[in-house]
Amino acid sequence: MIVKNLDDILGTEHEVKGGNWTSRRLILRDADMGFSMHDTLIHAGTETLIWYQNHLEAVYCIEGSGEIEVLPNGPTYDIRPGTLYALDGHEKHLLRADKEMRMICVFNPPLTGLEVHDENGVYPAMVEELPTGMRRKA
Ligand code: 9YT
Repeated sequence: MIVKNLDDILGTEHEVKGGNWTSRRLILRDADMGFSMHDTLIHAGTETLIWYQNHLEAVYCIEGSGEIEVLPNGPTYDIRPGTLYALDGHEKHLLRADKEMRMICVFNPPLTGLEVHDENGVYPAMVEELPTGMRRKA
């Protein structure tokens, strides 16, 4: 089994700074769990364009506040502690933080660990195939 603490991640290569966000990557692809799990800070006053064409992501807010606007035509949802959103349709979106948001993020397929968004808010396809039984919706 795997046991670690956020303190083990801070200051290492698995604390990834993406400009508007800082992602502390707790479980990655090399753990062979089928998902990755991150404790991510979305910095106050930022707006980030994100479009995970190659990944499914669920995000659970535990601190802070902000909103997510689904593109191109909405809707927009408030985010506060206890809010979950799951991008089960690879939705392109804008993520805004009023107060720094702390988010627990789960990715399928898992991230390898070093990804940052490209200029389109997209992670590269690090894994070519979706896991058995999964179909892409979008
Ligand atoms: C919520 C979100 O998608 N933030 C961007 C960073 C990403 N979750 C990550 O790499 O942890």
